[in-house]
Amino acid sequence: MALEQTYSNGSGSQFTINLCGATVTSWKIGEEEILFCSKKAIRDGSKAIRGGIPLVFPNFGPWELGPQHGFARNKQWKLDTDSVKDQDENPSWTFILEDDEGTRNMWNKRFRLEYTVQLFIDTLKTSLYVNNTGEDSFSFTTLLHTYFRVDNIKDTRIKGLQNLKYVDKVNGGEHKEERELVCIDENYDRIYKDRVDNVTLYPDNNQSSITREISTNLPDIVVWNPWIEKAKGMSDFDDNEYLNMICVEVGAVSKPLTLAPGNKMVASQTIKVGQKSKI
Ligand code: TA6
Repeated sequence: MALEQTYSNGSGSQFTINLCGATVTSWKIGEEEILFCSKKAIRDGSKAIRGGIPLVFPNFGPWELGPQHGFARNKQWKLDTDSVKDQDENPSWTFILEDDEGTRNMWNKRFRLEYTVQLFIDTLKTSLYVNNTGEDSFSFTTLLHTYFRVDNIKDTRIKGLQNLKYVDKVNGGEHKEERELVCIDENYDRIYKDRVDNVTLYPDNNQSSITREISTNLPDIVVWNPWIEKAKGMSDFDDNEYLNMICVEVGAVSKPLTLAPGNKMVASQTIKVGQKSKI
């Protein structure tokens, strides 16, 4: 099976997924690409893909047991062929990753991950089901590391973070977001905690009516843009690509989740592309 495959719902919406990390690398509605994937992204399975929706499991951030952000985005997943049958007008596809010797050598737990991608007319829903198939509880952090495409980051605004506490990984400390509309004008790497409502991304300008409505069952939202200097330091990212992307990532990263043997949890996001009255 090819490493990358494109699937559509037959009414103009399609996504492309790379079996390396079950990384959705593209989501198009008609001709409009919603996600960002670096033109320098490595897509041969040899490393995590710089763009789309990388899956972070079992650890967000630097990890003493294995690669940063865990192994899920580096491993080769497989399509659950049974999931492709009987598709309705909102089709979904499921991809599987189970523990193997390599993962157990890093993190000696038994698990089965099922990642479902569902296409609607103007919406993409991605859900990561974590199953504890072993005899021991395990704790983990997880996140859907979504890269959104924007025309110019300097025009991008994010609504829905006001009054949330956030950890600033660039400047340090914990702060409270005072702004109704968050704009990005430097290296941002922030973990907004205990969010309450949906978050709206205005990708192209704060008067734009184009939106990406992001809803999730997860408590935290990470906002990241590498900006100029960090962009130069990434070999799989073009120096100027920081202008055309913003990561708005839903996750459970501030506090680990714990799963008892035989239990299952889901980490999901729903991204709806819409037109909103001007803000
Ligand atoms: O999600 C934000 C972040 O944790 C940043 O700190 C930055 O490291 C980014 O992820 C990308 O990480 P990566 O390992 O893909 O280079």
